[in-house]
Amino acid sequence: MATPTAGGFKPRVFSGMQPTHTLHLGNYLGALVRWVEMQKTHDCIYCVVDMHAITTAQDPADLTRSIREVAAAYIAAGIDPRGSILFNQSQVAEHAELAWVFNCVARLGWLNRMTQFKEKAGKDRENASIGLYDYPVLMAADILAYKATHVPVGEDQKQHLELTRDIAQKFNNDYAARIAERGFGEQYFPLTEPVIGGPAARVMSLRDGSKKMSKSDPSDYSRINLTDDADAIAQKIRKAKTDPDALPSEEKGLETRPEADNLVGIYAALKSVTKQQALDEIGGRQFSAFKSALVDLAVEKLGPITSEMRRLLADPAEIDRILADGASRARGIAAPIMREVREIVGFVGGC
Ligand code: AQP
Repeated sequence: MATPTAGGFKPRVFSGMQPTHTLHLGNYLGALVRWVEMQKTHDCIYCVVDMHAITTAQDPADLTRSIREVAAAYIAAGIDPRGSILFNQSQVAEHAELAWVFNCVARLGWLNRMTQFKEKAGKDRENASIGLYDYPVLMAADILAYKATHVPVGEDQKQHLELTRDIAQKFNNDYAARIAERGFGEQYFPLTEPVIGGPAARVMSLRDGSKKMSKSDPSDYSRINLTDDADAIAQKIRKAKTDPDALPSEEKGLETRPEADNLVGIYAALKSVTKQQALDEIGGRQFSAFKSALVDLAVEKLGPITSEMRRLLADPAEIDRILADGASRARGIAAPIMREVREIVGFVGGC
């Protein structure tokens, strides 16, 4: 198991995904693969963040289906719900309660800088929900309700993780005297480390190498879903945008070729090698030959996950049981932390 981090905090991993639509290859390679790996070295808590999902309009029946589907994807990809804690966010009320305390710690200016809100709200900002604006504060509460020290995510979440650290730091400073007086240590919350990296930290759209692969992209051809069958995977990769040149032999040659860079990154991540190691094998090939190799590899790696998801989804009651069990274990960690937070803040009762 991992050794204690700065400040003496027990190493603990937390991360989550929104059940907004079906998970895609970006979610898988950017985050999920790392989640599975980190189970070997850390205590891990993995959450289906359904409260984040309703920051944009969701059909309730679709949301219920997506929560189960995302939980099934976690398990099918290799999350062990007996070793790790797997649950959906709305079952643990401490997330919302801590988010309120953090709303009163975070500053408006900090949230005004969040680029994801700007991208998601688009031009119609006045019409965006307050929840969408407040999303990063709830995310800080998700993480710090467990005093998580490490959060494996894709590159797009880097700014939100910085905000989590700012909130933890300000809480620790604002309440320093009270934290010390109550014997809760020098710092109450850890300064959580993002765990980001590898050849697929930011998987791009298959249709446009300048845009992130995303669940909400209107074109299904922009992404590979974890529910896609072999034919759909093959079709999407064959239609993926490329350029006319053969693949370079050196990574530097990908710098001005976003679509080639993206496909090589996907290939490398699926093979668990670096981009340069991938190019040592495939450099010099034309796209037609490379795409065939990529289809074979993607089908080989994703096929078993898709079939296991299908098997798990045939028994929704069992998924609900796993989520309820995970929620009860998550509450066992978050409730005492929340009791201490109430005491630190000065609330009466419930401590
Ligand atoms: N394209 C990506 N490449 C690498 N990592 C990615 N992640 C998302 N897209 C990519 C990582 O997946 C985790 C879960 O993301 P999320 O479901 O919470 O929401 P998101 O980042 O907003 O994902 P999407 O697919 O882009 O959803 P929509 O379209 O609904 O906004 C995170 O760790 C994220 O970094």
